Amino acid sequence: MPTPHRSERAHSFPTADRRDAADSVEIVTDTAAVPAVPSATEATAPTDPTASDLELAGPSVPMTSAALDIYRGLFQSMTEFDGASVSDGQVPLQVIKNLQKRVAQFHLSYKFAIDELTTKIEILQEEFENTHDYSPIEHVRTRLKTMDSIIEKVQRTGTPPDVDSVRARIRDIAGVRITCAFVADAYWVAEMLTRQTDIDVLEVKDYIAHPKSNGYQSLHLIVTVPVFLSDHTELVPVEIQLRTIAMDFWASLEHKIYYKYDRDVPSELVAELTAAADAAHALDAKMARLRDQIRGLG
Ligand code: 0O2
Repeated sequence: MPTPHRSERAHSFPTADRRDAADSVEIVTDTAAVPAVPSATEATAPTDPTASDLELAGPSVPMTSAALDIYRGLFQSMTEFDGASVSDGQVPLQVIKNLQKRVAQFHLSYKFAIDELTTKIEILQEEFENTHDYSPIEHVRTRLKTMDSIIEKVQRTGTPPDVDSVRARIRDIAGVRITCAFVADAYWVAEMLTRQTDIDVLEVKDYIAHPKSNGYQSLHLIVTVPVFLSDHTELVPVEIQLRTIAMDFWASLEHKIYYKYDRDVPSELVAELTAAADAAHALDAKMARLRDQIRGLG
């Protein structure tokens, strides 16, 4: 099998191994953002519209004032907000509709960056399927961080609620998760992507080499991808997570448990999860050994 070309720009990852079965691409994009526009019967009429609310008069929906403040900060030019009062926890429906449009616009460059990266990954997969006897990529999932989740992170990290700060500091708005059969393949795919000349690596967190205390393993990259728009090019950050099937199985379950217990998982369950992470790690090591043995047989 030909050894892939390595460019000078490639980020250096631990030895990348290279062989195994080809598989499919699964794209899952979660674009939920601002509160859903309710039906006319769900929405309630504003109780005491002020003069500036007049053109917003009509049904309204609930939103916390903290969330509205962040939206207002993010979309400073959003004059629709000027008349929005949330003193009673209700925002006029028209504001919510305008907000959804703004959020969709805000998300657009991130969506394009995901599209660009997905194309790169699909090209690699197709190349492997056609010219090699295997593909190191098993599955690909993508997601756009919801506005709720962005707002939570803005609050948690103390990020100033303006578009420039949010774009600069919250770099996982676009996310791509690549699942591989073997640990070595995860590093190999990372290497193949990051040596592409239009991808720049901003950050690498190697939770495979250095698992988190709860046992979480994954290779995280923050990269920028150029998005070519009609009159300018944007370098959009994307978080790429690479992990094995075993790591992914563990992380999906742990994520569900973590949120089920509202981040306060009982200690006995934490211990069981850590033991399960050890088992996933042992399985990865065993599968790699088996593969080496099979290769040794020719
Ligand atoms: P989602 O819904 O998967 O996007 P932060 O993003 O603030 O938590 P940081 O330093 O920016 O922290 O990011 P880091 O450590 O690189 O990890 C961010 C993402 O990695 C998380 O995103 C998860 O997807 C995943 N992750 C990190 N640690 C764990 C863990 O212990 N268990 C599981 N299951 N996943 C983890 P989000 O935004 O939390 O969630």
